Amino acid sequence: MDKEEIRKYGLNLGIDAVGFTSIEDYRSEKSPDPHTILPDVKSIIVLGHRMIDGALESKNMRVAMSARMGVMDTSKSHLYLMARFIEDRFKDKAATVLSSYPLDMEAPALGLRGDVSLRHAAVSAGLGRFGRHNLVIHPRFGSRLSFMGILTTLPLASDMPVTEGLCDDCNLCVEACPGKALDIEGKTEDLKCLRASQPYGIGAAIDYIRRFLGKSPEEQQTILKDPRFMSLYQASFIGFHYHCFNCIAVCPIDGR
Ligand code: B12
Ligand code: SF4
Ligand code: SF4
Repeated sequence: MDKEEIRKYGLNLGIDAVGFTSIEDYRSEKSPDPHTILPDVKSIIVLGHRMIDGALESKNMRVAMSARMGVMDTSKSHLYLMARFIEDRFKDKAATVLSSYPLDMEAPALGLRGDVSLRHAAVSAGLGRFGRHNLVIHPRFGSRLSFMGILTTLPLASDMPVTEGLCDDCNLCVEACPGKALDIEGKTEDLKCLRASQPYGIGAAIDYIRRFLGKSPEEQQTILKDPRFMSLYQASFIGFHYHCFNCIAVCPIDGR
């Protein structure tokens, strides 16, 4: 059976979880129609890579970020290999969706909407359920799974959805959020999360440029020596540089 052959290939590569959803079962109101990405799309394959516990739980945010970078690099290679396998083996098309950027920065998306909502795809692919933190909790890996996706013209039936309740409503994620971004149930206040978790993100870059413009050359020299400039510079080549993983790290659900 196609699904089991693909799943086996993925698990042998080192992917931690592989799930399938037919395109009819994928529903994400705010996301673009997947047919605009791959016109004859029939299914989505969702890949899950687990995060590294020690790094994730570290108070050192550079170390926590290094694990996220490892997940992103490794899963990016796996995504490519899986897509190539599908095209070679089944002669069907595959279109790859990364876990984060590049994102559509134009309105109305403004960098806050992916081309595919990987959480909604993961839920319909039987990889878990939404928790109070609005992340997907997997029965085995809890909140610590990062997702990528492959749209394909290969028809594949959806995996069985997870029916058991996985979030135990302990509220630890809400209490641990430094940005108070999870106070409203069922919604992440994205700007609050961004301000707290990406102190060297776009908002900080705009503030810095504003501070710089119109100043005398001497004042500009001083502003350039501000260590914040070095952090902005570093973030500009790291990509989105997170300084908070609390909602994942405090969630006690772990089926391992
Ligand atoms: C843009 C984005 C963000 C933005 C905006 C988030 C948002 N409002 O969706 C910001 C920067 C704030 C963000 C933050 C984080 N993100 Co983010 N993000 C994305 C991205 C690229 C797109 C999401 C998107 O399209 N959202 C728009 C639409 C689809 O969302 P929505 O329909 O409005 O759904 C929202 C609510 O309605 C609610 N919701 C929807 N349906 C349901 C159903 C139920 C039952 C419930 C309870 C809630 C609920 O959940 C959503 C959150 O607001 C995805 C990757 C991807 N391509 O999917 C990663 C992704 C969702 N992020 C992820 C992670 C890990 C994070 C962070 C922990 C960052 C970090 N430090 O690593 C935080 C956590 C924030 C949180 N607790 O919600 C993971 C989640 C993995 C998982 N196991 O669920 C993803 C899938 C990327 C990945 N690496 O796999 N993210
Ligand atoms: S990543 Fe941090 S700031 Fe963002 S929702 Fe999670 S705990 Fe809150
Ligand atoms: S920390 Fe508690 S309330 Fe939050 S998602 Fe995990 S189990 Fe649910």
